[in-house]
Amino acid sequence: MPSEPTAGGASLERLAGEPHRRYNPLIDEWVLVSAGRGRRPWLGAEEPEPDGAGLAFDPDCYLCPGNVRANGNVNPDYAETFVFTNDFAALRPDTSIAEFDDGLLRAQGEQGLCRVVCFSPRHDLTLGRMPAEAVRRVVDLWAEQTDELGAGHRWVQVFENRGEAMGASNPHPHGQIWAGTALPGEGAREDASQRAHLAATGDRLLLDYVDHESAGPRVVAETDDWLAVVPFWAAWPFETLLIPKRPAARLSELDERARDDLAGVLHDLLGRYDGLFKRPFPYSMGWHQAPFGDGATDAWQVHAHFYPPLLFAKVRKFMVGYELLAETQRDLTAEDAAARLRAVSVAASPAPAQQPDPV
Ligand code: H2U
Ligand code: ZN
Repeated sequence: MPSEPTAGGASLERLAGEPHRRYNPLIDEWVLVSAGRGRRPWLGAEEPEPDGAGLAFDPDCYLCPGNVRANGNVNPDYAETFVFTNDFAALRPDTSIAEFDDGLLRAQGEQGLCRVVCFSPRHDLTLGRMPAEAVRRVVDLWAEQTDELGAGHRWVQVFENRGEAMGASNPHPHGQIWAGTALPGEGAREDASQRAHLAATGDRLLLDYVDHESAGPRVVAETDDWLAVVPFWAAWPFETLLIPKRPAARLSELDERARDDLAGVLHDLLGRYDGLFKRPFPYSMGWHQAPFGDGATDAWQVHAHFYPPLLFAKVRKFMVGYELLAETQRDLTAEDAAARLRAVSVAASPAPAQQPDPV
C-alpha cells in the first residue's frame, strides 16, 4: 500500500498515535478517534461458533415459500426472490395529516410504503453465501424497486438488518425497502454535501473520494468497478463504504458489468466480515441513492454503507454516553480496521448454486 500523503504536517502515523477528530464530508460531521490508547480492541483469535442446524426450509419461518405470515397471508412458492408489502408497515400511503404548526411544536404528514424483500427461498443462505447469479437477481430487484417506488416518492431506502444484534427478526435472508415523500435527515445531509462539492469542484464527491482511497491503506476490497473502504471518518469499528468507480446516481444506472461485479464484491466483503470473528457478522447495510424529484443526479454517486456493531467477537460497540451527548468516538483507527479485514482469507468465488431442498 502506498503511504498516505501528509496534509498540514500531520502524517497518518501521527494520527495513529494520538487522539484527534476526523471530518466526514458526506454528512458534514466530525468523529473523535481516540487512537493510541493502550486498550487495543483485539483479543486474538476466537473459537469458531458451532454451526447451526442450517435448515434449508423452516416450517416456522414467515418468509419461507408456502408459509403463512403473521397476518394470515400465504407466501407463494417462490423460486428466486419475493417482495411483499410489510404487514406492519411504518409508512402508509393513506395518511391525511397535512401540517401541524404550534410555534416550536411542528409536525407534518408523511406518506409512504414499506416492503420486505426475500433474497432467496433458502432459509439457510446469506447474501454473502448465495451464488453470484442469485445475488445479481437481488441487485436487479433493488434497482427495479427503487425506480418503481421513486416514481411516487422522494426517498427510497433499501436496507438489510442482519443478525439479532441489529434487530433482524428472522435469519431468513431478507431486507427491506421504505419509500417516503420527505427527504430524511441522513439523505438531506448527503444531498447537501454532494451538491456543494459538485458546485465547488465540478466533480462528484464520492468519485473524488474513490480516487483518493484507491489502493490505499483503508481499502478492504477493490475491483475494476467497485471500491470497499473503511472510510477515513468511520464511526462504527468495522464500518465500510462500498462505491462504484464509474458515475451512477442510482443502482438502475449501473451497467451489466458493474452489477455482475457487485455480486463478487459483496461475496468478498461479507466473507471478510464473517471470517473476522469466525461467526456470522451482524450489520445494518443500506444503499443511498439520489433522491427523486429534483434532478440532482449529477452530484450523486450511489453507495452502500455497512454498519456492523461488533468491536470483538462477543463485544459490541455501544453508541452511548459521549457519543449520544457530544459526538461519535472510536478507538480503533480506520486503517487498523481495514488491515484486519484485509487479513481475513475468503474463498475466491461465491458458493456454487444449490437447489432448494424439496419443501
Ligand atoms: P427485519 O428482520 O429487518 O425486522 O424485517 C422483517 C420485516 O418483516 C419486519 O419489518 C415484517 C416485519 O414488520 N413482517 C411482515 O411483514 N410479516 C410477517 O408475517 C412477519 C414480519
Ligand atoms: Zn425461512
